[in-house]
Amino acid sequence: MTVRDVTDLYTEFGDERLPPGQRRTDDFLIFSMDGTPSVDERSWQFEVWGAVDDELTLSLKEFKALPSESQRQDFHCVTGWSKLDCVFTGIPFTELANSVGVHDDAVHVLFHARDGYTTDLPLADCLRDEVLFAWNEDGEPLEPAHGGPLRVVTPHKYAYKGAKWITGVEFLTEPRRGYWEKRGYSVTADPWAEDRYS
Ligand SMILES: Nc1nc2c(c(=O)[nH]1)N[C@H]1C(S)=C(S)[C@@H](COP(=O)(O)O)O[C@H]1N2
Ligand SMILES: [Mo]
Repeated sequence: MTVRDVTDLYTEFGDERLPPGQRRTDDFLIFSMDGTPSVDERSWQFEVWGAVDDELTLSLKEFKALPSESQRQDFHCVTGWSKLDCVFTGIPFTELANSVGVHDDAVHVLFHARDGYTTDLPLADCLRDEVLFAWNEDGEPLEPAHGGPLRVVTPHKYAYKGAKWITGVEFLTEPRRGYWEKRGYSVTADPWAEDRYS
């Protein structure tokens, strides 16, 4: 397995790999608003809609057939823990964006998940190779508690931007707030700026 190391992306945002106010954990902790929903992989569907040329509905099998890659990334939770050197395999957001043809007036993205969770990000923050729709961690299928069968990872942002059990991506022409963003957490969520709350 070829793994692309993107753990140096912090140099764009700050001086230290570990963002300010974060402490390292060796365990991959679990942080969910409402437990782990049950997901049936056979009936699982992934949808893309909104400001795109081609709205899309894919099965897990069809989704995994898109060009994928493995990356070594860091993971920063807004509550203060960071897990370094996670290896995730998945489809880059950019790959998906190209295949649906995002409209010129799209400025924002809302991610939808099976447990009712949502999270939003400016489109420009999503259009990075490091934003992955991931189904594998360390070469193993992503555990249900960590978002299996499919989750988003956003190593340049606090991890609440990475929806677990992702079911859909909505491209928006105006910002709309996600679950934590409605409750005062930052829309842009840059860990090196300690951009935790808005
Ligand atoms: N669907 C969904 N995605 C979610 C969450 C959630 O509650 N539901 N929690 C978020 C938060 S706050 C964090 S820190 C990470 C935690 O991922 P982990 O449980 O795999 O560590 O998932 C994010 N994605
Ligand atoms: Mo979090």
